[in-house]
Amino acid sequence: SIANLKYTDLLPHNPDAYETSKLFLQRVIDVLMDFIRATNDRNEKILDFHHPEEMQKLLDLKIPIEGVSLQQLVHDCSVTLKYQVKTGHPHFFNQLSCGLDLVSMAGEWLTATANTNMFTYEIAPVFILMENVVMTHMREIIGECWRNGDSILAPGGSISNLYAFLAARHRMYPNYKEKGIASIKGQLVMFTSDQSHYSIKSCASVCGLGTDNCIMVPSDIHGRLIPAELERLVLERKALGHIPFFVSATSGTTVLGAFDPIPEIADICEKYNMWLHVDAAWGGGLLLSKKYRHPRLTGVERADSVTWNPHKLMCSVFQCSTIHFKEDGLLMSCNQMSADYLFMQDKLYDVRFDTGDKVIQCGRKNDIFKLWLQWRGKGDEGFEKHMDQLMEMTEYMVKRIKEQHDKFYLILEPELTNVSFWYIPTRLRKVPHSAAREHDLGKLTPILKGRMMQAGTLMVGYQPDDRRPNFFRNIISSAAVTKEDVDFLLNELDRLGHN
Ligand code: ABU
Repeated sequence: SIANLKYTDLLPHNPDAYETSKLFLQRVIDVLMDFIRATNDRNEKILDFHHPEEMQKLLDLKIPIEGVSLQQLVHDCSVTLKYQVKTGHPHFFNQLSCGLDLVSMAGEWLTATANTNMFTYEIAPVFILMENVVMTHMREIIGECWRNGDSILAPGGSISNLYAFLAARHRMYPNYKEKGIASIKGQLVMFTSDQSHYSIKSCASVCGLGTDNCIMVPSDIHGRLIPAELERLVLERKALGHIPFFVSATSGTTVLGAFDPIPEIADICEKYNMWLHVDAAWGGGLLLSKKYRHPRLTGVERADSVTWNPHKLMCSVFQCSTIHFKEDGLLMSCNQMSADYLFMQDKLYDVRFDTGDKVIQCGRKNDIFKLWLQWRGKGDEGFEKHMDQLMEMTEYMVKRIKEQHDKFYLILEPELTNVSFWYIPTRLRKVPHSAAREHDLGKLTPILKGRMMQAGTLMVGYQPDDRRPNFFRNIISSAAVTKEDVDFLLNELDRLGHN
């Protein structure tokens, strides 16, 4: 038993404690397995919601002077998971990254056990080679001409987008790294659609352009950037003497799941010599599906850089984000600092494998092993099936919403697995659709979300946008979701919301 034992009874504090250490970890694994069982049990709740003040009272979070027992630590693990939202539950439709892929999760367990840093081949030889293989494979999927480009895993899509911005500026102003802002004579401006992820605007803020110089290009009713508007705005800024240099197209916008028309945007970028970045953090997974890749991502190979997050549609365990470049060498020349305690050039091995000098971080988490293991298990074919299944479940949901149009109002035909809709309570069912009814539906939406969370049976996200008040955005990116789950979702919304 581990009842009266403490951390000092474990390896490495006690060198003879292999069996005790194994027992402790097996007890922790029992807790994890219980969470995995509950996550996959449709009769279990997704969450046990409490307001923060109440939750603080339910938990013992204080850090003691004298450490607690191993038994208490196992109990702490169990309590932590008791109140954790089960993002892999088949009725969790709330976020772009959800589901619990067990192979990817096993990879994350191994990653934690290996406990290494990804900056040098010296301390992560296998992981560095895996990163090279998987990144090359992803680039080949983007386009044949990308094979000899470059890629890196980054801590999230926003940082991946930032890497694209930095490389674009570096290509245009190679002296920026040494000379800074003084090397740019004029005002740089960048463009993205009014539906793009806020991290694009954040690049303008973080990198010294100012958010006023991140131009938000209007989108059409589907949420896709309007190319003619992009060209008009580029010309407008050029007339002011500004320097348009970077366009970020989105493949899969966060709320509506829209795909910007890449070929038309690429033509404009070529005409005005601007870098084309494609933020496919969300929609990139569809590159793996022959059925759904086109026309959504047609022309992606014409981009200079692409963000693609496996922790979204591909269901890799969070986090797993990648940024790819068509041109090799830019990442290194842009970000390399040659720290002489890490990146010595006279090492035993080929130092081109010390990829850590390509990034602005020093410590870099190993996010590759879980993706490599998952991809080994699934193969390209398994991922293609997964993408097709997510899209088919979405199509089923749209069909069911249309069949129940008295109860649900579909806002637009989705291009991805985002389904945008309102639930219509009984009292509004006979009212003709109008701005006033949208206003009422928008007021009801957060109330219904609150009921979901109190009941713990369902989670669907909501938000307003620039065109309409609060509406639901349902996401299907988990392999767990079946047609029965989609039916449950609609019935449960009706149960919680009809009055
Ligand atoms: N990085 C965008 C994630 C947003 C979401 O899951 O809803």
